[in-house]
Amino acid sequence: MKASSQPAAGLDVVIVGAGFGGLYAIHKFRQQGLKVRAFEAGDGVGGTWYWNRYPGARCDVESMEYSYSFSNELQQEWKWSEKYAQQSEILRYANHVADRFELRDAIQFSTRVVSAAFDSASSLWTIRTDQGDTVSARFFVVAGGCLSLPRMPDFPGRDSFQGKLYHTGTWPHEGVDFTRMRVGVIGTGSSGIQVIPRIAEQAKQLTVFQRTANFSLPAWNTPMPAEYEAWFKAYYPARREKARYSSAGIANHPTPDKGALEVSDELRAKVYEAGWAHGGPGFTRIYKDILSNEKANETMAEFVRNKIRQKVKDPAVAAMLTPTDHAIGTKRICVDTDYYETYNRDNVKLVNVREHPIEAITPKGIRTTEKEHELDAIVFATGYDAVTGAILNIDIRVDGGPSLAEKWAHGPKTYLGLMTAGYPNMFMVTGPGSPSVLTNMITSIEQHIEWIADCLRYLGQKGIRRMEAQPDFEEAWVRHVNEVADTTLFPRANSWYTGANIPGKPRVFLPYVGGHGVYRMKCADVAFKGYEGFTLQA
Ligand code: NA7
Repeated sequence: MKASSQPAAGLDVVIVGAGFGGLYAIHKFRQQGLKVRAFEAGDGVGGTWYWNRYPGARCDVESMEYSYSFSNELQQEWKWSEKYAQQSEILRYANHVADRFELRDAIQFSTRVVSAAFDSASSLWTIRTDQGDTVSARFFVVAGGCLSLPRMPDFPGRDSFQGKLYHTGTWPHEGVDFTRMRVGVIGTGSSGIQVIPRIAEQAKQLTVFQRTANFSLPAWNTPMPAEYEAWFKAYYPARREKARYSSAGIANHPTPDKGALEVSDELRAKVYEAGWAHGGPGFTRIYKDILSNEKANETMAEFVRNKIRQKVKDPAVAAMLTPTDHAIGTKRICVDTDYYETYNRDNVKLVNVREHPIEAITPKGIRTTEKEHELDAIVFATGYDAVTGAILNIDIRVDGGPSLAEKWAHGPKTYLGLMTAGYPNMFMVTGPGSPSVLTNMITSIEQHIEWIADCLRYLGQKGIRRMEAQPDFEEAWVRHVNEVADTTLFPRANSWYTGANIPGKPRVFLPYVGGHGVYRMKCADVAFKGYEGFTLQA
């Protein structure tokens, strides 16, 4: 489905991606009279929610919050059917937005941007695609997503497997029927934790290959309670404003004024029980020091470990599922429906691949250092080259100079996560060094697109052709991002937040942990000061 009806000439902005970032960028920039074209690798809109069609795929931010706020009519009229929406409903919503705001004619589908080259003489970006397109535009906006480049570990013999191989991030559109199959799942991050209970319901035998036990919290998902929806909608503008100045871009998250160690053990236990009964990712924000103080963190970690021990009947399996190597919340916290309970089923087996690593994929299954597991299908829930993957997948250069991948060889450098020095007129949506994956992505996407849109208007009004981040401001921002991360427990964990999941990826804490509200104010301040830290040339 190729839908581009725009002439290639005279474009103001080329956008990478038609997920939630790309869709809003098209809408917002067009409202300002800019000519835009977006390239999207999928044959439909929705980004993450287009690709992640595995059974159980669901957002772990509540539907009432994980949705656009830019149109009050949209947020009032759209009805979410569940507290936490499943993938198909979120994809329906993305399609509704594309139709409602007539965005499709700006999108060329089934097309991947492969290179982008800036020419200083003309101040134009030339963008090339895998379909042979070459287009030029004044601005280049990368909204390719933070978790969109799937990672498939290169186990020896992978191609020799005679059964079916799947990755959760590139799930077949027609679905998969695992009935009567022996299925292996590699990976127990958010995707594994969501897909495992659903496959267990269908498969003859499910074997889970776990390297690291993760903390997961109950979602307690329900059909959307009518009164809750009505209440939320009555106060939508105020709730959205609260989200915009909150730490995670989520109005419903607690805003604690106490640390976990400032209260008695009895009170803390009661508070944890109440938080557990509420469920969801806000749990790790019940006390203000959970993510910064090891001892405080340990009180919550132990509470959750005890819940796992209570849920899982076999003590040996419970022990394997109990995380001990990282502080709770420092690897992306998971939210589940019946994850731990699934291990009480007779058809589910857990294999510890830290103790007995996977040696190879064989024609018949997976061979660990202990034994060969015979399988009919293998599901890789092994994650993504996060935050920088989709950006560096494009060969980006200025005047034939070094690629952005070369500049970032020792880790990404950005000013505010929005631009990178030496690469003028190129903006990143939720780029490294911005709060992005630590927040409600849609809150962060809206803030970035609105900041970029205001900036483009300013450049137009002032007759500025070239905008570029200044290296010293970039250095200071990178330093600040690291300093703030180092006040927390986050960098200690081997997580995709630090690039630790990709062999050879530089270890850098990728998102800005200072909080969405604080970050939003910094960005607004920079703009108010005439885009302080950016060089603007007429
Ligand atoms: P994650 O969170 O990166 O999880 C990937 C899982 O795969 C994790 O358990 C990994 O173990 C495991 N893994 C990766 N490589 C291997 C190898 N070689 N052997 C064994 N196990 C391996 O990805 P998800 O897709 O679950 O979630 C990504 C985000 O999407 C999620 O946080 C939400 O924001 C949405 P490890 O922990 O590295 O030991």
